[in-house]
Amino acid sequence: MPVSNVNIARLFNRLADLLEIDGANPFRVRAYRNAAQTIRSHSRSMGEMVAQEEDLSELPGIGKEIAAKIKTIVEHGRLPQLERIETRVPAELSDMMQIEGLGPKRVKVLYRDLKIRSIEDLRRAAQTHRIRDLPGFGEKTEKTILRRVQTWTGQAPRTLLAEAEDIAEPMLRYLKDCKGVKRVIIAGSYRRRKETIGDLDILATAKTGSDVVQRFTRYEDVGEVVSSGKTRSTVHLKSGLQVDLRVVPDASYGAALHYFTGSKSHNIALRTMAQKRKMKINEYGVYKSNKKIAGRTETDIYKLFGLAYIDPELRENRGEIEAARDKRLPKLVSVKDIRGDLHMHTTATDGRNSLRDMAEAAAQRGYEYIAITDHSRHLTVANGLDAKRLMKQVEAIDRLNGELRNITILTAIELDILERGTLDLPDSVLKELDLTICSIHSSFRLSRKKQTERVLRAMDNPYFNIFAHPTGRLINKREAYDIDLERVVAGAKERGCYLEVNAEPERLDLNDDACRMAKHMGVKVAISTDAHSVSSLDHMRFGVDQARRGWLEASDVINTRPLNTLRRLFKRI
Ligand code: DGT
Ligand code: CA
Ligand code: CA
Ligand code: ZN
Repeated sequence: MPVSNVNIARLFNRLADLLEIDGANPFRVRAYRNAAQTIRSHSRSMGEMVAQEEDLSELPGIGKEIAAKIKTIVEHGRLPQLERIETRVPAELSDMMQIEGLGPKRVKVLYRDLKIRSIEDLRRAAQTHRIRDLPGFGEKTEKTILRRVQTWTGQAPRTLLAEAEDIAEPMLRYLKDCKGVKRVIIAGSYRRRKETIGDLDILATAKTGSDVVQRFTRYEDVGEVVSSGKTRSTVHLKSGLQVDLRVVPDASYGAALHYFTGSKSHNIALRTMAQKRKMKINEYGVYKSNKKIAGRTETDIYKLFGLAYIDPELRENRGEIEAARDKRLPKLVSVKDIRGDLHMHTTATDGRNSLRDMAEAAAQRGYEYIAITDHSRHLTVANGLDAKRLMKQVEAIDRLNGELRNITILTAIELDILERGTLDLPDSVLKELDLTICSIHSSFRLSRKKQTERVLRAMDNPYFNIFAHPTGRLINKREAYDIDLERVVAGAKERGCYLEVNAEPERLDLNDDACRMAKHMGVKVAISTDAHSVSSLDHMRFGVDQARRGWLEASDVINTRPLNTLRRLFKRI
């Protein structure tokens, strides 16, 4: 079979890459790349031209030397010069140069210092943090490389909502600064507060879109402009995250916001309702006989279909439309409803701030109470507390409670549930505490039956109050352990236990679906941060977001209760 132009071009490009890594004369390198370009785009096949003995050196960018090489490739299927250099420079290094941001210099260092020769090697090195210490790389570059490799190989993980916020908020402020812009908002899964997002969808309103689009594509963090037009643009940030922008006139704000918030299946359900009423709905408005009848606000649009306003967190076509029609939408819990945080650590174990720091920071956030839940002794890596150290902490808490006027600190612990379902400290100690939270930090690989029974047995202990991070998953990092959550929820119901919605951005455990299941089965949750530092107390909102996605109201969440009521909830005997 004759060698195709594309394949000949590929050989020259590979030659150019390897020569470049090898430090060859840049003019030679460029000559091979130009030749590859000519060959790839030439309308006639090189094979045919060689067969008809045509003079290839008449083609642009192709001299006598390269013409001879083409002839060799066509006749023998090989490029000896490439084979020679491949004995010195591994051919796969040229693949690595496909990763954006990896030029010959960096590829050379990666190969020389870490023996990285393939994209797979590169992924592994980035994941094990071996790249950051190379000269001219650093932590940020390492992360970027990892993300791009994952995008390249189609394994890009979805971005955590909290990470997306860090990226989106400054970008939003930047866009709001644009002249002519009236409103800017992030729609899509971000607005629906999904635990992870695929890409960011920004909606702006302005009379004309081009200024906004221009400012958007010039944002300092943009790595690549994928497309840009008068009213829309897509870019990839340097981290690899995609951001879509749409600009519409302000009169279409509600319709566009609704459309781009999605979810897609919620939109489709609404569109079906529109069709039944001989109406049309799109990102510019709702139309009847080509006359626009709504579009300025989302509320107007829902109203037109006889629906109450639906919070974005509910728009997943999981029954929210029927509920909006029947006026039985939940009044979702909000951060303002939360009166205290029931899971946090201090320097006594693996936290970074003292007991006093945590208490004062919580008071500043307006909380009425907190529970200090340092780890128990079984978790030796976290310097877990034994009975003696725990009792010392209880005394310290008592003293501090005597001193602090505006917040109450509850004495508590995060107890390891041991493999056989026993709790890590004796009842004689636990009875001294206001509450316990119990969790699994070991033996993750038990069978589903054993894992489930382990937890149910632990819940039999009357001092078991809250099951913390019930599935143990870490988003993008660790799967949940195998457990029958439905049985666990039923078990909690029977025994008077609660489940945690851990607000740590990479846990969010229970997740939205599990929250909803708990509600259906009549089990209440505690939304807590698991803060290991003062600043992480602010993660509360991410837990609340998931609870909202799970249709929870304030009454479904125990830490919306005043302290006196709350205390009673922990008395099982
Ligand atoms: P993501 O980015 O994977 O986390 O999820 P979304 O929901 O942000 O999805 P994305 O970015 O593809 O699209 C943003 C919104 O645009 C989506 O939630 C609803 C709307 N949309 C996108 N494609 C379609 C479509 O084919 N039909 C309808 N009705 N709406 C769509
Ligand atoms: Ca999106
Ligand atoms: Ca999108
Ligand atoms: Zn914890």
